[in-house]
Formats: sequence, C-alpha cells, structure tokens
Amino acid sequence: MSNPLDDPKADPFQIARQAAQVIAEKSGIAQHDIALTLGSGWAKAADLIGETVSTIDASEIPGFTRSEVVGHVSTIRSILLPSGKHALVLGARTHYYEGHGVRRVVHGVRTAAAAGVKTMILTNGAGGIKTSWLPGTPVLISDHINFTSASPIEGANFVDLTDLYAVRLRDIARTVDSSLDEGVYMQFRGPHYETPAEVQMAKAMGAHIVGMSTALEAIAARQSGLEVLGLSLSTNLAAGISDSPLSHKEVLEAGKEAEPRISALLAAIVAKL
Ligand code: 8IG
Repeated sequence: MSNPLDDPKADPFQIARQAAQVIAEKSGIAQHDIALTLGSGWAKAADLIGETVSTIDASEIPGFTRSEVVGHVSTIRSILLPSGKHALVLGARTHYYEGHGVRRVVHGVRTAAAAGVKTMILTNGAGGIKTSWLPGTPVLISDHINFTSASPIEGANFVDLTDLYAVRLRDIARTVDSSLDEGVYMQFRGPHYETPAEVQMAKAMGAHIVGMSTALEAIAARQSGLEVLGLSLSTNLAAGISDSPLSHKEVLEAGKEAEPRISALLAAIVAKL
C-alpha cells in the first residue's frame, strides 16, 4: 500500500495537515487539545478517559498505516473528556524498526499538532534497568537518550531539547501517584532486545529504561511546540539485569497484568490536565 510520506518530495507537515483535516471531518471535532499514543500495556486508558466520539481506521487517514505488531491497534479515536476537552488517541504507532523511515514514525505527533493539540502523552512498554522496578512498574520519563542515530527533523533546524519532558506535567502526574519514580529512557532501534552488554552500556550512559519508541516522537513533538508527558511501563527487567531471557509473550503478559492499574493511573492524570 502506498503512503504519501514515502515520496521524498512530499512535505510531511502538509500531509499532517491533510490528516488533521480528515480527522476533523470524520470526527466532527474541529480542534483537539490532548493526544495520547498508547504503547504496550496502556491501551485500556482509551476506554477510561472519556466518551469515544468517533473511531477512525488508520487506513482512511493520509500518511497512516495499519500496525504490523500483534497487540497494537490501528485506529484513531476522538474522545470527549469530562472536562470538555477533546483527546485524540493515536492507535497506529509506526516503530522505527519497521524500516519505513522517521517521517512515518512521527506522523501521528505531527498530525496531532496540526489538529490543534498542545499536550502530547507518549507511553510505551520498556525494559527496566533498576532492579527495584518489579515487572509492571510505571515510570515517568524525565529525559531521553536517542540511540537510533536518526532524527525526525530535516535540514538545519536546531531544536532545543532542554526540559523536553515537561516538569509541569510530571508534577501533575505525581499529584495522582506520589510514588511514581522517574528515569531516563533510551531508545534503541530494535526490533531485537539488547544484549546484556548493551544494557550495561545504557546504564553507564545514564539510562534507566530501554525501549524502541518515544524518543523520536518526543523530538518531533517539541519541534511542533507541544508539551510532552512520557510514561514507560517497565514490563521486564532489561536483558542481563535479571537471569531470565526475554520473551515477547512474557512481556505482553506482564503488560496485560498491569494494564488495568496503569490505565486507571493514566486516566486520572489526564483528568488533571
Ligand atoms: I516491552 O527490554 C519492552 N520493550 N529495547 N528492551 C527494549 N525494548 C523493550 C524492552 C526491552 N521491553
């Protein structure tokens, strides 16, 4: 299936504006306020934050594609929050490891910005490096290390990433759960998990959580002027931190087990934004 973002001459921001236009038409909501990308373990939050106004298949929106990953959803949902704000749940995340390029990875974030969104919530399932994080522990992202060697920004555009993960939003999250820990997220390209040696490298570099998403999206969000809240679910201890090998099945199971609890947490955070 062809995607307009794959044409190198296309302007990704123009396609994002077209996508936002389609979302506005199909949902009947002209402007959205908050967008959420729900990673492994977080999907149930979409059912808890408010009333779904409209569900749009990703294939109907320019630049979006159906997810290749089992357990990931491929719809965009418009949700009316109790506060009267409108949220967009972007359920068609493209991962960098899928090999379709960075433009596709950040298209959801750019579409959200074009739809009027000011607050971007990025969530993921990830591996934890702190042994105190039992599988199923939610962690606030305080900063990231982009280890993909890629950037969503094209050309000589030197975007500042200081305080990329807004202190204001992290403080709000902690008013919901004061026990929320925070850490530095390191995005690897994947799709393989790390070797134990790579996890030790990540730790030495200052990372606490390792994953395969979020950093590139957060950079694009900042470029578009959005305030970013990042949350990881530590579904597993990263390779070599515990003795047991990693299995995608066990990671999904840990996510499923934690899902009701962390989705309720996220819904309570969203209610305070
Ligand atoms: I869930 O341990 C999940 N996603 N890179 N490493 C990386 N990504 C992950 C991991 C992990 N667990």
